[in-house]
Amino acid sequence: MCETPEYPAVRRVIDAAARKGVALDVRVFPASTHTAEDAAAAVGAELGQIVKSLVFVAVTDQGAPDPILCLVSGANRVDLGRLAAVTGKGDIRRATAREANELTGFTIGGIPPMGHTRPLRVVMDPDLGRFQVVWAAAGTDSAVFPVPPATLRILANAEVAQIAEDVRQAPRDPGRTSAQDLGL
Ligand code: 5CA
Repeated sequence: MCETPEYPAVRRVIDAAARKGVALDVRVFPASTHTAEDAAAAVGAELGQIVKSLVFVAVTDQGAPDPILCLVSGANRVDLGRLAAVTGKGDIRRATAREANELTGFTIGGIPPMGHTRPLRVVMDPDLGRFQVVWAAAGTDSAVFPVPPATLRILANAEVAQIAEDVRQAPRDPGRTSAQDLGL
């Protein structure tokens, strides 16, 4: 692990957080953190603690792709029907790797939750609130940072909404809601 990230892409992520008053603790690994599984192994976290930053596009009347960034718990998959319902967009599909790069300014495997080249609508999976700390990509496929989910929501200016497919999860404390888990 290297302590001083020299990558310009990582610098953009650190600077975006700094503008919101948050000092990021970016960790750069010699091994890839390209996938959520890689990242979980590198940091020694549960898969669910890894923030997948997945780019989707809604097709507009003008034909230009309208980007939506989903911050999803590493163990979950996005349900396109739920994402359409949450965003009010009808025709949503996964961005291609090239589109994801053009729309965010980062490459798949390192797409961060914030610091993009232009503002994106961001929707966050409430399951991330099950953890005290989650880990997100920091701009490259070997850099991640730990962050409390409530801070992540603020950094990404994300709306929290149920966008994941239903999967069997470890039992949640029935007295708590997802919003409470996020400290919202
Ligand atoms: N650094 C890790 C953990 S923070 C990370 O960025 N994970 S990720 O899930 O946000 O990004 C990798 C994901 O990109 C893969 O799970 C895969 O679903 C997606 N992906 C990989 N190749 C493509 C592609 N060609 N088009 C669209 N999505 C892709």
